[in-house]
Amino acid sequence: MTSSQPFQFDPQPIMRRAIGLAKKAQFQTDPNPMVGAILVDQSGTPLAEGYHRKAGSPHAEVETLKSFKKTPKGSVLFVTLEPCNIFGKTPPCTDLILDKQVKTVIVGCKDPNPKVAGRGIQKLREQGVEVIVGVCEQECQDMNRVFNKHIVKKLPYVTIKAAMSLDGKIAMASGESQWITGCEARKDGQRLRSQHMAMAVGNKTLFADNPRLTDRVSESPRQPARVVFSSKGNIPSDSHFLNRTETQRIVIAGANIAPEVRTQLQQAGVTLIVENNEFPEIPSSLAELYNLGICSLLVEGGAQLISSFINAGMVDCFQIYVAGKIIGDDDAPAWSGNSNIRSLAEVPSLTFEKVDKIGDDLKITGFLA
Ligand code: AOF
Ligand code: ZN
Repeated sequence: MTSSQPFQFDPQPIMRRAIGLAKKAQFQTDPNPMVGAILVDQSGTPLAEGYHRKAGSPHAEVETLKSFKKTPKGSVLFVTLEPCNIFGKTPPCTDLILDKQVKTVIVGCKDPNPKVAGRGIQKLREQGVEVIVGVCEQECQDMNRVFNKHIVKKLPYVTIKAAMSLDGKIAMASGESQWITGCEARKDGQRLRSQHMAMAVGNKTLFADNPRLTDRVSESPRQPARVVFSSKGNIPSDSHFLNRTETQRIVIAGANIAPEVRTQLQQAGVTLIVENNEFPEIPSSLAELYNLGICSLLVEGGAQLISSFINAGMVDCFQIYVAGKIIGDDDAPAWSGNSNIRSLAEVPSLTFEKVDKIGDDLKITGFLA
């Protein structure tokens, strides 16, 4: 944190409260970030607060400052993300802050959006506003991992979800797989679906399990778009996937998809992405999904699809559920496979963020290091 002026109050608890406000809109602001703001007086007493509720709605600063014609002398605005200086769906927050004559702005972290990226801070400073950057910086950054990725890379944030035995198996050699993890862990896993804009499975999983690919446990689910990676595009005619729903259904197929299959999918209302190669490539498929407005993708399996994502180095987060069961059979399928890497130094490795106990199972959250 860079500060020229000591305050009569500790800024961190106020910023933490602003983070809490921002998180009230968790999973509701896509493609925008979560942002919270609090206006305090010189002694740190709150005067007003607000948060960004959803894309297209007023920004956190607007929600906070709207009732003031001019803010009281010496007021300090806390905001978890750098105020924007751009016209998006809404006008620039920097202009509002100047108009309301805020004396000091305390920013959690810079806006990674290349259109902002420090220019909001610069503009305020040029106009004589004192700006302090970096209070609870890491927490402010971490709450917007999805936004931070997609706005810079122009690709969806990818989470792999897998449920397995302690020895990494996802089924018995016979194919029996229901259920390895318990009911609580399975519910938790289903909630992840509402937390992403889309979810994906491979064709084999569709054939084997005929999954519904919906969240049936959250109180107010946000059903994700459903994506199937299928080189031939041959979706079983009795699959749940072909039932029309409000959410978008997408098939990512290879270049050799038969013309009649193409027509069938289109007639079923499925959005079809046809890749240039025989098998869909992960980077180009993700770029196509981003073009369709998908900022976060949950990949649920099977092992082949998961391996393709890992091998392409295109995974951001892992949510791994581990049951205390040991299947112990070489013929039982593992949760990932097909790697060409032969040296331990080169294997993908995860940084573990946390481990939770859910029912009788473990849930490991990690990031590709
Ligand atoms: C802020 N405060 O509360 C948010 C910001 O289309 P718009 O007008 O909503 O602008 C979206 C961009 O504004 C978004 O990509 C990000 O850079 C910034 N979000 N900025 O000052 C807010 N939500
Ligand atoms: Zn703004």
